[in-house]
Amino acid sequence: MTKEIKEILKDRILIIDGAMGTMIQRRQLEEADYRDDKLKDHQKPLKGNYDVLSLTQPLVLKEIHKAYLDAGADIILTNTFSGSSIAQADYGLQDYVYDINFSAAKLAREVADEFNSSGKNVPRFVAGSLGPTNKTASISPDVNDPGFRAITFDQLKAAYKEQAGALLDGGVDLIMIETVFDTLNAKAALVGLDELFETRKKKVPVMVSGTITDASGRTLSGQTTEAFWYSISHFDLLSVGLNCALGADMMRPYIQELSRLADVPVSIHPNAGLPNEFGQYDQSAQEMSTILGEFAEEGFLNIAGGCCGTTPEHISSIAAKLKTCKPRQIPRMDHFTHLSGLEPLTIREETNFVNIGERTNVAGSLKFARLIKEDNLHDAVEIARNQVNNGAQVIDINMDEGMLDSETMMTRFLNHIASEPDIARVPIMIDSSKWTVLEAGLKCVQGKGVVNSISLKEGEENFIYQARMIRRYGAAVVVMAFDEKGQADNFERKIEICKRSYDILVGKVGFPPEDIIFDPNILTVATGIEEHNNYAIDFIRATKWIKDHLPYAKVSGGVSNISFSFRGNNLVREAMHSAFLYHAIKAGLDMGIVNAGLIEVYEEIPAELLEKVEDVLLNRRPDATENLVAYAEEVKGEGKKIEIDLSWREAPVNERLSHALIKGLVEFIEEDVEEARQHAKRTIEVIE
Ligand code: THG
Repeated sequence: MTKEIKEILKDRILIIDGAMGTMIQRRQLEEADYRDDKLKDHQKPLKGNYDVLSLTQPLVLKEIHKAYLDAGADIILTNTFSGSSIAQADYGLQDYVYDINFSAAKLAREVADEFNSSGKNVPRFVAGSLGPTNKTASISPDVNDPGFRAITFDQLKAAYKEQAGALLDGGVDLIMIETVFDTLNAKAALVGLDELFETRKKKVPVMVSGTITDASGRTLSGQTTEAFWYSISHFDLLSVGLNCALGADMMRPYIQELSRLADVPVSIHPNAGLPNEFGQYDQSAQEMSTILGEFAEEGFLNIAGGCCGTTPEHISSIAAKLKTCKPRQIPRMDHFTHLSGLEPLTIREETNFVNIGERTNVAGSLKFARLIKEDNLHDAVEIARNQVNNGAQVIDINMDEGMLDSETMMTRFLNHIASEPDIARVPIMIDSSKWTVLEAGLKCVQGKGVVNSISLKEGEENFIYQARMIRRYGAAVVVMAFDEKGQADNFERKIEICKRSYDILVGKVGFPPEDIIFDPNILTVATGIEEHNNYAIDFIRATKWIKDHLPYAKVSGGVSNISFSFRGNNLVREAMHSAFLYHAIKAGLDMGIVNAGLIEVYEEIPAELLEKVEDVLLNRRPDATENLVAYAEEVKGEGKKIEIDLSWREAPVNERLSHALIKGLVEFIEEDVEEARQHAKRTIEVIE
């Protein structure tokens, strides 16, 4: 079946059916119909629970499926949009989840099989529908507690596994995770499916369809289309697409974007226009199919159908329109490194050095550590915000500290920053030496983040297991140059371990090389120990070697490590960081964990200081350390101070308010609101 549908997709645009809801509403079913005999004594009202109809009104559903197949649908979706235990709990039917989904799949299967055996030789497919549920894994339902979640990743995963298992038993050909408004929910579904396929030793093709909820072009949980795609693109998908919320017309830029990016078939199944004042959809079959016809002509589509408000008339009109259109040509995926938070971050060969903010680390910032220990997450979040405002394009988060429950703290902190759009816009680097903490972090990020780090320290088996899991969660990975024998501290060891790691990851695990970020260990120089004198040079040489010999892999490092022997002397430390970066970036360093905003400009380092710093870094003379230590005593300094940019305070009050709103700045909010109120005729104007 897998091969079959993939082959057909090369030849033509496949048609998905239209809305179930619209068709069910036409029947005007009453409470008694929803219950039938089977559930006549159920405690809670069931009217409006469409999914239960697969138990109580199977014939109604079969007629609807048949109507859509008659209209020309190639794929019919099971009536299981709200069939998870999470959604069915609202009706007290969580114990019926298996039966509901099994029956829904089975009755759709029977109708499709009737068509398939009719001798027409146009195969019809049944896709098991997995809806978004009524809970979100990356949004807090409590405005006063941004770290709160009504549902966890593991709960969602379990519910999706249960539902999908029943759908598979009922005989679906495909699974569609649809109307994704929170990508983390969809990622939980994908991990669940992976596990399910693994235990059953059988896979079916999987489709994912997201939903853009308003004209901002973002999902409900705040991701752009491109960020959404990178979050799920690790999965071997049959298709990716968009459905629901906006009518076809308004979906144009987003479906165009997706069709430009995705290396799998693209699907669309829009509502019949935007809802009118009564919440009904009234775009005609003609209007809708005209728009989809344009999309097909422009080469955006491989699969198309309808969502809310569409009927068999819509589907037959769309099928007729798209019959003669060529399917979209599927582009090949590039080998750039794609990450995402709410927004995408693509690292190309020509991309400038990527700054990773180091301060959200309990071992890397006394202030952050204190706030976390005091459980002051509110202020700890501000450190993350400062890093991003100062240019961090990724933030490294580390909660490794003996006194902390690191798993819980990682989860809570990530949940907190997920609610801050100006922070959550960047990808997250989850930093821990404990696998359980890394995995806890992976369950909190809807974007495509980075795990920092894994290595061959505990042997190949463990390394392969962790890499597979990271891939399953859809993250990139930092690999440290560390093996069973220890940490690589010279050029030969660094490249030996990186090469071995690369071969295992790419060869055995199937990890995409562009998602591998090597860290060949930035170790502290100028310690007074002679063996340490070549540390900077060996890192830089290893960087060049990796870039030349391990295609598409990236190189990163913890830059501030280099200068630990000058703790307390930020002036010297910053000069060292800047000079080190100057040389390492020339050798190919792609990114680094840095104190964002505190990178001195290389050309502005005073000549004498620069010379002494480079003597140390490049191991140019035996007395380099001595000289720099002596010089450092003389020039002891505070280093650069991060300047807080207050120029936005010059703008008119309306602009200041919107700046504060977008950036989440509360410092001046009271005075600005008061000023705006004095200008306004009515208070409501300020709010608007
Ligand atoms: N590789 C990878 N990950 C890493 C490291 C690495 N993660 C942690 C660390 N090394 C990188 N992060 C930091 C963060 C802060 C500092 C150094 C490295 C630092 N902090 C000041 C200090 O200790 O003197 C703290 C000063 C303060 O409290 O404000 O230097 O190598 N993959």
